[in-house]
Formats: sequence, C-alpha cells, structure tokens
Amino acid sequence: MRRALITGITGQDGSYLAEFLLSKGYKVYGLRRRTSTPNYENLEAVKDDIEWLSGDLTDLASLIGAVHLSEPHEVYNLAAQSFVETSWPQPLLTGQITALGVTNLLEAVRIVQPTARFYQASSSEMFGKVVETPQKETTPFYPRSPYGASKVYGHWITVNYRESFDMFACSGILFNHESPRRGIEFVTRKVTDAVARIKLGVQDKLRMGNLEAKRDWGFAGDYVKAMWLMLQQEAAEDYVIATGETRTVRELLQIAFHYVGLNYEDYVTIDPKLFRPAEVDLLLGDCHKAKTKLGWKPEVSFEEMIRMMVDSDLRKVEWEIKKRPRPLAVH
Ligand code: NDP
Ligand code: GDR
Repeated sequence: MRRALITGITGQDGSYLAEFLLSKGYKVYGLRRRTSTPNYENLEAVKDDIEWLSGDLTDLASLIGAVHLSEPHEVYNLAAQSFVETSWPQPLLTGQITALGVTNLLEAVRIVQPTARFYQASSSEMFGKVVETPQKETTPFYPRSPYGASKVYGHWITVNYRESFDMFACSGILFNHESPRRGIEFVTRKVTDAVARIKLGVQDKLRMGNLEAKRDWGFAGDYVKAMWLMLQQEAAEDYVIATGETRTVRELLQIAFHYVGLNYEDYVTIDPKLFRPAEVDLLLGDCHKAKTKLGWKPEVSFEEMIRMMVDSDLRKVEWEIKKRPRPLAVH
C-alpha cells in the first residue's frame, strides 16, 4: 500500500488531495497543528480514514517525527501562511512558515526518508509583476508581496535539494484555484458568500478592493490531480498548472450576482483599505507542458465553479438562518 504524508491537509487543497489519494488506495497521513477548536470542516467525509500526526512546519523535530512515523512514499507540502494580504502585517511569520518551513520539511525527508517523492506547492504569485504573458515555467519571478517572496524561496530550495541531493523533489506552480472549501477571506469565496447572504436578505452591502486585478482561476478538485501526476513521472520537474483564461475581479462579481438574478453594482462599494500595498495586476498561465507531459487538463469551467460555490454558500447560509436562535420573548 502506498503511503502519502500531506501537510496543510485541513486546508482547501489538502482536503481534496486526501480524498483523491484515499480513492486511489493510499494510506494517508495528515500533519495537523494543534488548535484549541477542531478544524476538520473540509474533511468531514474522510477524517476517520486519515492517520493524524501532530506537527508544525516551523518545528523541525515534529517534522522528523512525522516522516519517521509515516515512512511515506510521497510527501505533499501544502502547508503555508497562504493569504497574500496577511503577509504584509505578518511578514516574518509568513517567511518562517511559507519559506523556511519548506527547508524544514525537505531536511526531515532528506534525513529520515530520502527516497520519498516530494511535492512543493509553488504559486503564480511568484511571477508577480508582469514580465511576460502567458506565464510559463521559464518566466522570471518578480514577487510583489512577502508571501510571493517566501514562495520564491520555497521554490528554489526545492530545486536546490533536487540538484544537491538527487532527491525526487518538484514544484507545481499553481495559478489560483477555488472551490466551496476556499477560505472565506479569498476573493471568490468572499463574493459567493456575500451573494448568498444578500440573496437571502441577511446582508445588504459588499466592500471590495481592486476590481481590475486579473486572475487565471481554476477548480481545486482538478488541480490536486496534477500534484499527484507530477510525482508519478520518471523524473522530477516543475510544472505550471492553469486554465489559460483570465478574468477581472469585476467579471467575477458580474457572474456571481447575475446567477441569482442580481446586479453587483447595486451592492458593491469600493474600500481603499482593501487595496494591497503592491498588486499583482495580471495572471494568465500557459500549462502546455502539463498538458503534453502529464496528460492533465482543467475540467471545470470558471462559470461552473462560481455556480457551484454560490449554490454551496446558499445552502450554508440557509442552514445558518434556520438554526439561528429565536429572540427571547420580552415580558
Ligand atoms: P489553505 O490556506 O486553505 O490551507 C493552508 C494549510 O496550511 C492549512 O491546513 C493550515 O492549517 C496549514 N498551515 C498553516 N500554517 C502551518 C504551520 N505553521 N504548520 C503546519 N500547517 C500549517 O491553502 P490552500 O489549500 O488554498 O493552498 C495549499 C497550498 O498551495 C498553500 O501552500 C498555498 O500557498 C499554495 N497555493 C495555493 C493556491 C490556491 O489558489 N489555492 C495557488 C498556488 C499555491 P490550519 O487549518 O491549522 O490553519
Ligand atoms: P491571491 O487571492 O492574492 O491571488 O492569492 P485573493 O483571492 O486573495 O485575491 C485575488 C485578487 O482579488 C483582489 N481583490 C480582493 N481580494 C480579497 N481577498 N478581498 C477583497 O475584498 C478583494 N478585492 C479585490 C486582490 O487585490 C487580488 O488581486 C491566492 C492565494 O490562494 C495564494 O495562496 C495563491 O498562491 C495565489 O492565489 C495563486
């Protein structure tokens, strides 16, 4: 039975990857940091099938322990401080987790289980300021945030361990990917959640930042399959994973509000505080290499994905409204 160790398993991608690997017959080990309240929300369906390990990407001892206990054939490093906006007020923590955390995990693998295949969650945020479009594996990096800079470090240290120690270590340079499990602070989910609340009468306005930023948005369920495919190849290489289409945040608003019969212009206000100190204006990926070498392609369209997210948020908000306690009777 093949064994996989996943960091960041409680997040969006970790949960889809865990389900995918379980469906392929893997024994899945999930590294989870200690929290005061449980956060298995994304893993409700499979949490009892996962072998849980306690650890933190900033704690090398815990990672050595996790690799030792799981003896993995494959290691997927998905853990990160992954919210770009938070990386400005918390640049050091972001660097410790998202940059140096990668070295910690690579070291644990190198020391304990050097034959394990290693996947690093690299990001299109590494491209940052537009140097060329579409962006591909050879496009130079120009990160625009402490998060982007940390991911560039994580990317190159993965390349370095591959070249220095002959480890099977590779990076997927994934463009934005979303789903009903997306964290609520990211723009797609913030919008679909607000659309549901406005439609159901429990919210009346939505404050937004830069509506002209362009992103290449895909579906997370499709993207985790590419991670697995990368580790099944003969040689470790890096791959761009994207849809090859780009949209503005404004188009996202139009599509999501229109789906429930509303016009976004009646509800959206612009809040200058939500603009970033430095913006990534345009992301558009070229995944030709993944298509030809991995046989991978995106399956779910942007419109389908937004509809899926709005439907899911409508169900969640309806449920919240139903279970809201009735106000106490005043005597
Ligand atoms: P999420 O924010 O949903 O999940 C992040 C995960 O990392 C959570 O499980 C979180 O645990 C865990 N984590 C955070 N800090 C630590 C730590 N110090 N030690 C151990 N675990 C930690 O991210 P996504 O699923 O969206 O993304 C997965 C990876 O892919 C991330 O590395 C992200 O940067 C990268 N990426 C994502 C893209 C996207 O569009 N989604 C695109 C390109 C790259 P907890 O639940 O306890 O907070
Ligand atoms: P991003 O995702 O920074 O691309 O990083 P996010 O959804 O946060 O922002 C996308 C774009 O939308 C603009 N925007 C807003 N963003 C948020 N969050 N909230 C708003 O109100 C808002 N208004 C406009 C932003 O300025 C930005 O241009 C995601 C993360 O998953 C990273 O971990 C991952 O590496 C990259 O995608 C690829």
